[in-house]
Amino acid sequence: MITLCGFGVSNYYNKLKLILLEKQIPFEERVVYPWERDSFLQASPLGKIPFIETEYGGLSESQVVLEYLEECYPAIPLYPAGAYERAKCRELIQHLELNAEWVARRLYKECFFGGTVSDETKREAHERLTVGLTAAGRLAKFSPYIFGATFTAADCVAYVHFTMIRLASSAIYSEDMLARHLPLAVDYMAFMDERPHIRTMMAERAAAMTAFVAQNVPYDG
Ligand SMILES: N[C@@H](CCC(=O)N[C@@H](CS)C(=O)NCC(=O)O)C(=O)O
Repeated sequence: MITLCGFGVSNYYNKLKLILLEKQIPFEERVVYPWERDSFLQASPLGKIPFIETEYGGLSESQVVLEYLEECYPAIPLYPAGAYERAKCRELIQHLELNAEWVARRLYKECFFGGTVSDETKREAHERLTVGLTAAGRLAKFSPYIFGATFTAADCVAYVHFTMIRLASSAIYSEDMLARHLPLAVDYMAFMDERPHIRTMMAERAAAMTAFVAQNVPYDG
């Protein structure tokens, strides 16, 4: 049995939760917060969440975990058939994470966790997010899924990260940068909102947010 460790506010945690749900893999969840890192550095060497516990030991980095799950549980595949198409799907995931979410993440401290971010960081993040979202738009299909006619792992990634990018850019720049640079993503997100496992994940995210806030521990993402 796979145990998913982390907390349900994290977009990277929810990426893996969606993967597990969509692939119908039996799993348990264990709530672990980053400030408890001393207790799980064995499984996640930087003390980041999410990570999983398997019968063989721990495994960290959400994309590595995704690939592991895809390999171990092939019954419901979340990558397209064909090596080139699979690589293109992974390419989209990598751009979404490295050049969009990872940039927006620099704003989370101010928009979600009560801290402040310098004007220079805000300017730089705006510039790089514009570039990153525009680049992702050259790969995204939205027909109706992000990588084409079938639901793939890229949808699990895009949904959780787009949610954060919209919230962060609206809070910091008073502008939904997703809508501005990927206008087709607006209807896509509304379409994805209706997907049963996404509804489950988002309802549990709301409950996890309440539990997280109740911890009252300083955290900046
Ligand atoms: N590249 C990592 C990113 C994970 C990540 O940044 N997790 C955040 C929560 S969303 C975290 O653990 N932050 C606490 C920290 O970095 O100490 C992955 O894909 O798993």
